[in-house]
Amino acid sequence: MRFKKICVIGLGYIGLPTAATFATRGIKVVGVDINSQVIETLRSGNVHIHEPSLRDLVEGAIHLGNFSFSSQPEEADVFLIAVPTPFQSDLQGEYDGRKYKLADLRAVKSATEAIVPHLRKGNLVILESTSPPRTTVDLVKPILESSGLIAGEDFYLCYSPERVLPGQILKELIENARVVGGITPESAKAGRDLYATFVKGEILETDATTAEMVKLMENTTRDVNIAIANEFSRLAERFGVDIWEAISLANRHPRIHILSPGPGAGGHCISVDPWFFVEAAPDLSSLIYQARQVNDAQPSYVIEKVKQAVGLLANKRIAALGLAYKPDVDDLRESPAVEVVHLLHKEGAQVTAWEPFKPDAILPGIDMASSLDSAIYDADAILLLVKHTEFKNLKPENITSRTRARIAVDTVNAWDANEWQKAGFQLHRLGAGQLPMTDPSSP
Ligand code: SAJ
Repeated sequence: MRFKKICVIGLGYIGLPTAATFATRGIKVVGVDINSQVIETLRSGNVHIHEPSLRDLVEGAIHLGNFSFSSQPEEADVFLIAVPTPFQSDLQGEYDGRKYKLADLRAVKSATEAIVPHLRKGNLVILESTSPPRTTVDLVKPILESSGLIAGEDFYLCYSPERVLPGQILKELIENARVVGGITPESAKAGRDLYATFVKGEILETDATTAEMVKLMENTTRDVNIAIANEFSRLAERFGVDIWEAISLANRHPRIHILSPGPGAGGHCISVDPWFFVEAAPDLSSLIYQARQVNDAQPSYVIEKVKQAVGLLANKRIAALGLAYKPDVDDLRESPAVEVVHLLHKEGAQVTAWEPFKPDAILPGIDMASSLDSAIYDADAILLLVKHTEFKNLKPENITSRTRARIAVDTVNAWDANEWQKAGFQLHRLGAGQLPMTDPSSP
């Protein structure tokens, strides 16, 4: 199948890099977004998201004359949907006393509806948005067929999940293996042909529902693994063990890879996707549900740690370093660090936050600092929430004279307790229980 023109609907973290990558491979791409500000930003040569090298890629594609932007779809050979699938803010489901979140598929639905007037025989439609199992066959297919065309006969229809890691999107988009699930084998084949224009990793064909499940299983596995790491860190504190040392030793086993504890599992994927399983089959997802509970409780656990370090929180000045959901990205969505500062504020602490990747973020009740120094200088305690490279490289002896604080709390194992102690700080680390050493000289 030959592809001359692609319409990519949704120009976010996935849609924009994907669209720009196609456009640099000689295909005409129309990027569609309902947000007029996004369209204006892109038309003016800027990029609205922070991702290494993305700006250059988009600029290059525009320069080639292959990349244009619009607020609505138009006729094309391929329609690729990459819109968000958040959860509903006002509704919850309940099963056996367990409350669970519900997927909000309105964006997928309206993007699909917007394609209908432009759908022609021989087209290929691909859903990339992470979605509950059976979304392609039960939601997308019937909407597209309202055009009078039959999926699998008149046009091809696929589900193909993205698997890229924010911070490395452009590289992983090309190098990662890509699963393409078709509603018929011919659809999968058409999807393979499309991604083969830039994917260097393996392209694996399957059916659409399997591909949906594959995506959810990947992120759910990561969530469950992070939950066990968080639970281990609580156990370690109880038993006077340093979890970071214990994990590094356990990971010397050839078949064990324990992930890192921290303030929680955030972002738009890991903390959202497992709920799609719970919603679709709550009676079969108790472990998945429990892992979500453990990870969602981590910010409260951090608050207890801070209390242990500084005592009552009321009117304490806390300098919170990092708000992003993970290191070296500017994305604050579902960020556990944001939850931590909200909880601190709720308990009466005066929080000044410094997020070098998003200094202009606005969070109710939180003072945003304009530099590291302005965050820490008048603080009672420094709280590290994200392992950004610049925080990891912070030398405590360089900041002793720049802050009033002599207490620091590290939730991500970035700082060395001895170094901080030498520089005059009392460092509290998440997961570091004090091991009562047996004294060999005692009888
Ligand atoms: N985290 C920990 N401990 C760890 C690893 C991560 O607490 O050992 C936390 C992070 O700090 C963050 C959250 O988990 O808050 C998620 O971060 P992440 O790096 O695990 O994942 P994402 O959300 O940036 O990207 C994931 C990736 N999925 C997997 O690794 C299975 C990526 O490949 C997917 O494309 C992406 O979700 C997505 O879009 O679904």
